[in-house]
Amino acid sequence: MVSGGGSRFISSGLYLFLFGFVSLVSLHAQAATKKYQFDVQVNNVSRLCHAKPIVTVNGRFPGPTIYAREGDRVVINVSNHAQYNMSIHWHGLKQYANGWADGPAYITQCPIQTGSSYVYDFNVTGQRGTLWWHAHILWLRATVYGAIVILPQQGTPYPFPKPDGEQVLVFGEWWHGDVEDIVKQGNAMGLPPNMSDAHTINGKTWPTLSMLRKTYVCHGSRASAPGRYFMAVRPFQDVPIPVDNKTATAILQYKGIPNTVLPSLPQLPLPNDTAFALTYNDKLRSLNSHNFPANVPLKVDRNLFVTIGLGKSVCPTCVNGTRLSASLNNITFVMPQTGLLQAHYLKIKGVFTSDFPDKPPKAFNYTGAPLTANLFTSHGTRLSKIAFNSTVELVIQDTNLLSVESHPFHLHGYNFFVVGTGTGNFDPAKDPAKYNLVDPPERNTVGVPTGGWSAIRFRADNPGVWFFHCHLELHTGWGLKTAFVVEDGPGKDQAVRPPPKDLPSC
Ligand SMILES: [Cu+2]
Repeated sequence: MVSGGGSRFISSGLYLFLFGFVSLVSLHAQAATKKYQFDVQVNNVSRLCHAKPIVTVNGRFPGPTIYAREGDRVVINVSNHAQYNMSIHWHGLKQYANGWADGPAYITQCPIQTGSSYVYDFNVTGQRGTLWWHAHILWLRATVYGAIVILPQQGTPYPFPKPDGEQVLVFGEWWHGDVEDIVKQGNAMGLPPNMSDAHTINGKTWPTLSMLRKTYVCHGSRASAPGRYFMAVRPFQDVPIPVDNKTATAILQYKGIPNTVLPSLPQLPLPNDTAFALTYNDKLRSLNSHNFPANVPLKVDRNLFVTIGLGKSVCPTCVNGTRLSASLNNITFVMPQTGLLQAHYLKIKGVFTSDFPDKPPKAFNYTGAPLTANLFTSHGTRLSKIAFNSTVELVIQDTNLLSVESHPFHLHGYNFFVVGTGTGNFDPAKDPAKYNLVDPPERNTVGVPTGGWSAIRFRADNPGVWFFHCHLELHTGWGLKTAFVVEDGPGKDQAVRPPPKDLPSC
């Protein structure tokens, strides 16, 4: 996320992307409470001539957009009528001292069981922009997702010309089959599940999006002459790993332009154009303005270095007796049976350990020739304990264990600054000198380049247990995750607040 607005771009695991284009309405009002009712239910939906039951919120796919202003309180009652246990994550919301409202199942809460409800109650503080919400259990976010639009406080203009209208775009994937069945089949064999059959824009697999007003802000730039224009998206994949590389399209249509005007398809970069992707990312900057400063930590209290590895785990029922797994610092994360935040808050012993290592067990040439031997990882629910208000630098290093690959890493509870990124092995002697400590992009998810590294910095001023994981659902499921336990601060508002009375139990 770019702090303070501009074009918005959020990447996720099932290749969900989202853009938001928001206009500013200058009204005068106090901080408000925005209430929503989310009924999680199963509805029949048809795409590409295949009908199937899917899990939805309020029968809508994508689900409802949440609108709030910076400073508002948001109260969402989630009632689960589906056959699956459910939890919902408000992706990018900082949830200050309030991890109870964060949503990842077994990290900050036990899931909401069928027939039960849970109220997510949180304040939107110190952030604005377009985010999204999604299910954070199993692969249910394939269909359970929607946008969150946070408008700035009254009287605070956007740092770009006022657009005439707004349109939120959410990108996703579509499978003809039942996603949970497909994932179960893959897991039983220890292999990736079948890839998706299509990509979607606002849940649609064909061009239906029409825009009826005159001037829109797209990608932060003004659309040109009135007409009909294709928008197109497809995944980026620069390693020889199969991916659903179909292109999803939508049409931007100006009011008064007839449907007979044929739009032409834009030229997209090649799906494996690494240079294009890296060059694009290199251009991203924070505003670093008076109103929206980039408070990058300049002094680092804690240096963490984490390697991403693919590997194998023992699986007696799988093909060859092994399953694919993944690890951080050679540790495959084992999901607990109860919420880690509860275990931390209530000091329940035996749920997790706080000994996640600050560096990999052994240094090696991380991005040299592919390593295909000794791929078994260690397993554990091991977390990293961070002192309150300390400044953290975290370098995430891809490795060539089995294969290099690009991974979008998401941190809950924080925005962080992406101070540096590069290909090959991170060099602690040389690379920090090249960091951008002035106006680096402020985000909640960072792409680690294929066979490369990314360095992020943040101040650990939000107490709680915060999930840190690859946002490709496949890799998360394989264990590419851990969590940070950020200790309470000395102030009375600097401790994890008491859990809500309706917090689900496991
Ligand atoms: Cu990944």
